[in-house]
Amino acid sequence: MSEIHSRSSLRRVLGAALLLPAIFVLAGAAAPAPQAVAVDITKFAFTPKEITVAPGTKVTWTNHDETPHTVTASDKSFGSKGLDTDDRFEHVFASQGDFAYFCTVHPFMTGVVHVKKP
Ligand SMILES: [Cu+2]
Repeated sequence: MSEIHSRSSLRRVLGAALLLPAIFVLAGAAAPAPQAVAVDITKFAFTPKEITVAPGTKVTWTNHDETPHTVTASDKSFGSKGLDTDDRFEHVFASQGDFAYFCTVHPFMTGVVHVKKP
């Protein structure tokens, strides 16, 4: 009697164990595209230099250098003040397009944000 009971418990545990990976796979498939992306400003460079994001994504730049930098769009559609060490600048890219930007203090520092639907 007790043996039957314990077998059905075992089956229940095994069933749950088999279901778990399936739940993770479903959760992964349902996860929306990331809505926030980080760009580091380190050693006089934007890293990654080029990113591709979906419309509506918030991009955050963080200055890790000891030197002030800016994040300034070539078309002036967005722009930061001078960012000191550990300062951040955020911009939400609402519409599609290719947005080149640079640092006004060091114009050789350039980057591009490509905004397009996934
Ligand atoms: Cu700079």
